[in-house]
Amino acid sequence: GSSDERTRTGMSPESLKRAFVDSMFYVQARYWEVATPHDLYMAAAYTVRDRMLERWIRTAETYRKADARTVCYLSAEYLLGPQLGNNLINLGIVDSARQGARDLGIDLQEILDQEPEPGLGNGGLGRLAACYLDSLATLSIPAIGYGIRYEHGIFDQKIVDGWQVEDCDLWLTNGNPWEIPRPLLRYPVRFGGHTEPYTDEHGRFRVRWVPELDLYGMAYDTPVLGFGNDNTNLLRLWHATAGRSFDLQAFHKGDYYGAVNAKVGAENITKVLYPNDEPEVGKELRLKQQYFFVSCSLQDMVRVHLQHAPNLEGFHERFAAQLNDTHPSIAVAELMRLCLDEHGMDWERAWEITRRTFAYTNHTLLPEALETWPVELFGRLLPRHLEIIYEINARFLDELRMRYPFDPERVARMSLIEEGPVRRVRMAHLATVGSFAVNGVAAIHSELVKSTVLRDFHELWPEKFHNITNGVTPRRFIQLSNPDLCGIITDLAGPGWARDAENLRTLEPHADDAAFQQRWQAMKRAAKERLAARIREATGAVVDPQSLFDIQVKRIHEYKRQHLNLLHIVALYHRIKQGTDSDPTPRTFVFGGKAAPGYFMAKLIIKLIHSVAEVINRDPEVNQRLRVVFVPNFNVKNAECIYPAADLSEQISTAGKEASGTGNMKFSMNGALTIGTLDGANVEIRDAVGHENFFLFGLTVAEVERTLAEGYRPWEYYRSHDELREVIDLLRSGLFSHGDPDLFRPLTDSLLQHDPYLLLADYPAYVEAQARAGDAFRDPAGWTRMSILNAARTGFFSSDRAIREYCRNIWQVEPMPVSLAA
Ligand code: 26M
Repeated sequence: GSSDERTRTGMSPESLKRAFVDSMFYVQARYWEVATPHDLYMAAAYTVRDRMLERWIRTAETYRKADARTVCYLSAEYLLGPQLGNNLINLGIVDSARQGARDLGIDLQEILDQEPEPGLGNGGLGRLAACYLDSLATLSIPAIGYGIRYEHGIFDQKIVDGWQVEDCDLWLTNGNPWEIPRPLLRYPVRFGGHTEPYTDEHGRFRVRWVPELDLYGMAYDTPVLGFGNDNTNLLRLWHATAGRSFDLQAFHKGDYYGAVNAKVGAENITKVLYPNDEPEVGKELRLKQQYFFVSCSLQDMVRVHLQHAPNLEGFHERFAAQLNDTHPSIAVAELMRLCLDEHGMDWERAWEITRRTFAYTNHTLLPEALETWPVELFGRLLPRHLEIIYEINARFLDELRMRYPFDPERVARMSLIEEGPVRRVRMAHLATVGSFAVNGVAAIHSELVKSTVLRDFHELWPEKFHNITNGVTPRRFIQLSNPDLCGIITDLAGPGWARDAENLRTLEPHADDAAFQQRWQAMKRAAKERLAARIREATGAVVDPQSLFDIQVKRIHEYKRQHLNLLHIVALYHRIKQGTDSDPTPRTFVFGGKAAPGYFMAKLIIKLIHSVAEVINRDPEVNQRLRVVFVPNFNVKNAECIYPAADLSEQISTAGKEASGTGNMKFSMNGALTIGTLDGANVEIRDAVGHENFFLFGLTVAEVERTLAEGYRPWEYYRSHDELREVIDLLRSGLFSHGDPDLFRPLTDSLLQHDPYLLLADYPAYVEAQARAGDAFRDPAGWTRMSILNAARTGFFSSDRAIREYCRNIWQVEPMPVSLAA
């Protein structure tokens, strides 16, 4: 009846309350007196989920009826973060929910805190995919996110004696209310075996793949709400289960336990997320994961296509498939295989459809990060795909030889196969050749893609190359994480800014208004107090919300130069101890970030942060002016508390190394000023906020190149710069390592001997920029003005703008609004 229906769809506090009580009983099977906080969370989540389903189903119906062109975002990572708060915002029922909870004597925040976060990503790349899902739905774009349902996402970081210790992520153990299992939506995925030629019934030469192993991918669907509309898109994640063949094996061989073991092996494919910045780990399983999710996703797309069409002709008109880095680029070979082997298409037609389906986003220029797979491994797991890649390559190289008859070196450079003692498949080349568009993720990065890693390809196909500067969703990173800022903006700009971030400019004329500045400062102050409380809870450290909060949170990596930040901190310490300090601005340095488990230097940097913190924080001569804290387990939940509290955002990578960065945008939108290099999106952030509102330092990309080309000698900086030498000598003195001069030797040796990321070359400029920042902070009105202007001028970095650009310039897809009313 209609009252039942309202229980599932009504948005008033009354309806939400009724639904919540109902879910507690009928879904959680609990009554009040015994309900745990987790039960409260589950009941709330189901209450909210019910309210998403009508939209979701209506959306599927609308897209299907319209036969709408659909974006398929293929990504091995989605760093979604907690869902409940975000879904309340996108449904527009935060106030209703808070009221309903209060009526029941429950604090909504306590419920929100219960949610374990789906950390199905490593960092920037995975979080970008999550922001893009939010924007796709918000812009009413028909879109499906395809990925992997890892049982264990990114590890939990614990700190023991200053060292990182990894702990298993258990996000699924208490159940995931947001996903809907689809046990009947399964596709077979095959591995291994061999190929054999045969002649089909028309007398044509064909190839058959006789695999050794097959398993199934089962779909788990998560609805993704748009904000301010009724569109609700689909995130479809694949879970691996063993196929029937495993049972048959046992039957034939009489080896029951052996067969069960093999089955367990098959199910391992979606067991765990791999850290992306670890060069040589988990090789084989990682390639299996990639092929597994790509194969399931393409089979799913083919199934949908064949509901509307008799064959695969026109597949590229129905779908635009975006490859989020090279991780899913095996899709190029898999779609070819489906067209050729399973749908009997000829090569030319199959290749045409394939190349018109895919577009590829590059997310890194670091040579050690460019994905290649040994041909031997590839051929063992995917013999048919290797054949197809060889054939793509043979035809491509023929074309190249025709075009560049006197340049065999160029032809070899562009080959999909790297020749050498170990022959390897170059996944970036496969993605580039198999796509109609290639893009970088910030203006400077896209230029570097064209002039470095894909230079030859750019010369061949200049029109294929694009830039789409990354963006982040203002719903999660302003509205959800910074409610006070949200209130300020809404009072001035009206509620429209959350769908049109350019409206943030409404703040600009108020940058010097004293009353407005006061409100702004109170907002910042409250956020800093919340972070201080969180830090105290997590680490026991006490920090002063009045001090300058100077924050660097991101994955720990030498190219991101957390240790450059540390050199500056040790310099400040040293000056205070020497009595030569001229920067009396009290500062709290906050660090956070995970190191890849096998990346020794990154782990040593974490240890050094803790060691410096220990010495500084307990020294009464210093700790009134400086505090250093490391927030353990930096994840989306912690991030939401950190960005709003920052005064100064550290974006200090070596120029040319950070493809874009997205944390830089989140900080700036929340009114932090940036101290940064001309790297990634920093360049565009600085242009957007005004050069006078950004603390720039460091070598440019061209200067980095020149410095390295001329034979960079870091020890000359050490020799000639007194303070730098004293700082490095302190690190080597044992002062920060209980007298052990060797503990940080690997770090200081690396800096003095090679310093591949030019910390010493950039050190003087960094310290000088820090002094400017410290001085500026002592003028509250001036600082607040700059803070306001940062927030006002960063609307460009909304992921809505980025997705609009993808839609227009790459995907050629139009919005398809959904109406619940109809
Ligand atoms: C691999 C081995 C050894 C060292 C590093 C790596 C490695 C580094 C980067 C592997 C993959 C990497 O790139 C993927 C990635 O996460 N890129 C990030 O993508 C974000 C979204 O576009 C950008 O904002 C970041 O700048 C970029 O690093």
